[in-house]
Amino acid sequence: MYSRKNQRDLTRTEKKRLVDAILEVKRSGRYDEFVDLHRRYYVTDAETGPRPAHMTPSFFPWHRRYLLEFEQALRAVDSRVSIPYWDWTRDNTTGASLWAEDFLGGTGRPGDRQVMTGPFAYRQGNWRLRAGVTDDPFLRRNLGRPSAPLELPSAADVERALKDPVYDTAPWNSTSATGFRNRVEGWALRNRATANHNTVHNWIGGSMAGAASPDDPAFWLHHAFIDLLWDRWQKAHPRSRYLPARALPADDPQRGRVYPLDQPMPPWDVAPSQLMEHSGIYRYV
Ligand SMILES: [Cu+2]
Repeated sequence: MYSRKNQRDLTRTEKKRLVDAILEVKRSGRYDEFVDLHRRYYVTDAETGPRPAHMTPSFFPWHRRYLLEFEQALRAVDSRVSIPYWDWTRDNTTGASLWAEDFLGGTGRPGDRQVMTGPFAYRQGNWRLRAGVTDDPFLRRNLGRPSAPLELPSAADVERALKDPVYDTAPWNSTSATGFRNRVEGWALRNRATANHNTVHNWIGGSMAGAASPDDPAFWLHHAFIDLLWDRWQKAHPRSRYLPARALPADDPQRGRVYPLDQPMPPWDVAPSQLMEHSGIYRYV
């Protein structure tokens, strides 16, 4: 059992350990496998295949397992490391210490949006995005999208999303108009005040805005906070359950495309029901 900390509370040493472990996973080639996995599972509901990861009820459990796998890779390098979370309701400016030279580095330069500072800047020589996954070999960011400023979700937005007692609703995709899952994943509610996970991807912009978003290490810190929000929702609604609870009826167009509670998800063959809690593995502090 280990802790996942708020990134704002990390010491210089802890930040350095995390950065070094990420760079080692990158050097070994495994990092790009994680990026690739995320990209392969970026199936939208405009497509007809199974959708375990995105625009789907299993958005939370799939990403929980995905983060655990990555965290295991980090901890194999340095067992003192875990994935910190970024509470973007608090550290919500481009000047936050998250974006400093000694941690994730800052925004991209004008023009090509190439990140020029910090350990993940291409010119440092340790962070080349793999060809075929993305167009450019360098990490791109456009923090805050200055040309059309975007705001990160607020604490009130998070509270509003957490108030919904229903986990998810039909049609179990990007158009689900209510339900905690899409209030957070954030497709149908794009323009409404909510804890919109997509807005955070777009606020960072550049590499974070596409299917290969884990190319930006900020991905893990963002998704750890999403994972924490799922905990908070479960605590706020102890009687609520993951939905759909059972296989969808034969005539439901989403049957075979979304994952009910006990249906194993690829690529790990683990069902959402097996990912409802993480108390034996890590805790948020
Ligand atoms: Cu994802």
